[in-house]
Amino acid sequence: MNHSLADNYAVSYLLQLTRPSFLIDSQGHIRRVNAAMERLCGLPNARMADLPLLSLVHPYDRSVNQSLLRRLWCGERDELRQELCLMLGHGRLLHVQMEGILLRNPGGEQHCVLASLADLSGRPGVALHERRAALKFYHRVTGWAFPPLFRDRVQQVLRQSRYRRQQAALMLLGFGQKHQADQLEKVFHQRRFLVKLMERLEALRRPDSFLGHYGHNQLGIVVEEAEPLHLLADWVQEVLETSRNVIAGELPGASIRPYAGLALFPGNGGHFDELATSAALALHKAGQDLGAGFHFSDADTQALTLSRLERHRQLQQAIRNGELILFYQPVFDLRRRKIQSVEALIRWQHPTRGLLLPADFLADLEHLELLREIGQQILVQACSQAREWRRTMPDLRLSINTFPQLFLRPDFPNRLDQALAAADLPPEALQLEITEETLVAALRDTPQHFDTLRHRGVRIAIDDYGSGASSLSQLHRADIQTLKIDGRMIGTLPACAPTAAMASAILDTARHCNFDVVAEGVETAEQFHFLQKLDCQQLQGYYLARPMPAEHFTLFDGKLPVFH
Ligand code: G
Ligand code: MN
Repeated sequence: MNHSLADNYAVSYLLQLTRPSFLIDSQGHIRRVNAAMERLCGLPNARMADLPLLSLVHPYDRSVNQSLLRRLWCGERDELRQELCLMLGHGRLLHVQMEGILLRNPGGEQHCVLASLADLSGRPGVALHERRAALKFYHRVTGWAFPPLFRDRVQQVLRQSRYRRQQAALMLLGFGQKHQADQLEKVFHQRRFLVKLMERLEALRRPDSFLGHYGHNQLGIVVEEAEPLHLLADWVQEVLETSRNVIAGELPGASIRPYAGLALFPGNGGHFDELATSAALALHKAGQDLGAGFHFSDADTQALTLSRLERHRQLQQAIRNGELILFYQPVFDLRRRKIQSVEALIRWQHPTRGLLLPADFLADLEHLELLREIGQQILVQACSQAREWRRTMPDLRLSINTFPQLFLRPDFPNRLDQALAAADLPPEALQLEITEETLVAALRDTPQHFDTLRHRGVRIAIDDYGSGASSLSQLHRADIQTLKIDGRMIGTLPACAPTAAMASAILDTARHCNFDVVAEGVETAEQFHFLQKLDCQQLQGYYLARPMPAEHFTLFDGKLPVFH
């Protein structure tokens, strides 16, 4: 039996157990947990696999646990039995009995340890013990770890990050400036303020982070996966913004502001003390600098983050000034020889740089609330424009590029309803364009959207089809009606034989599966005729019509200029 067979055997054994159980490898890392363990810890297997078991064990019980495991592993003992305290996130402690046995493969080599837990929390005396332990390690009001435990958790995270070769980050959150120290003392004794801050920060908490008290007046947050750094920076800003709001709400009049210092592991420090020193220096800088409110100890990251912040600010300004506008590009139906639908495309009419395309100003802003806002505005504005046009072209359909930040939100269908209702546009007039990535993410996270949209009668098109990685079965599951073949593919036609074959195959498949197909980015007469020969029904691109402001669109009168 080879290694993976032994693995299968161990896993199938594990999955039969009803008690919370898991497999541990020779490094002391959890390999796999069963459903009862997932329930106990409130974490899915995917988040626990690879965790060092020790990161769940209370510091009091660690050395015993480690030595028992070692003795089991080297054959000194046949089984392990230990009462210990588990730390299950946010101050939750659980008293358990852990039992373990060593599983060997048929060759006799040690394979892994199978461990099971029995919950002892109902036993008299345990609750008191837990409460005492909790008081020693966790803040009474916030429930966050005190500095010694926080330090310990950070070290665990760093070990973990080194093992996974990930970049981690340590963030220190300070409040106010040095000369306001006495005012600050008071702040951290304001129960209401602390409770509010705790609630709000917990709501923002990333699943890969641990939050604790760091020193007297500071909080520390360690983040397991610092990358991508721009998402980290966005999140830091959210934390600061939230803290500012809590201060404004709970301590009106206090001249205190939150600021943050961040250091990256291992770049800015290879172990806790070094990393904490870097973060403290960055915090100091942030405290003196009245600008952004945060400082990365890493100069490049700081520069990059600030430039993003500046772009974000300019974009907000652009929205206020009404500089974001919609252009419209018709999609032509060859058989019916008329405009079939119109795609709304966002543009930034920049006062000095001219007309900007989305790629120029939306790239790498994925995470921002702003994008959601822009997405929603597009929806509202385009719907009312479509309603206008449908007075003269009653079967005109509107197609809208929908950002994943908007589409993947649970409340997206409601927002859509509002936009449709406000514009008095029937749902069948609307088509949402999503990318293959968004399709895959939505099938995973918000599959109910597809049913809801189908019921409404809103159509879904896959944008840039052929550039992503969705399968036919996923298109089918989501009940997609339209495929828009990626313009970059069309651009190589008709010269590129493999692309021509692919385009033809997509069209064939689409006919069988009842998809509509739109060829995007049709720029030349050759492409136009080639696609016509392939019997592609719908075409869009510069050759037929460029994207244009709404007022030009009416000039077409629903007819295709090349057919005039
Ligand atoms: O990803 P999506 O297909 O929504 O992108 C549409 C973008 O392609 C718009 O910004 C639009 O201006 C641009 N576009 C539309 N037609 C053509 C075309 O024929 N050629 C090129 N290069 N771009 C086009
Ligand atoms: Mn599109």
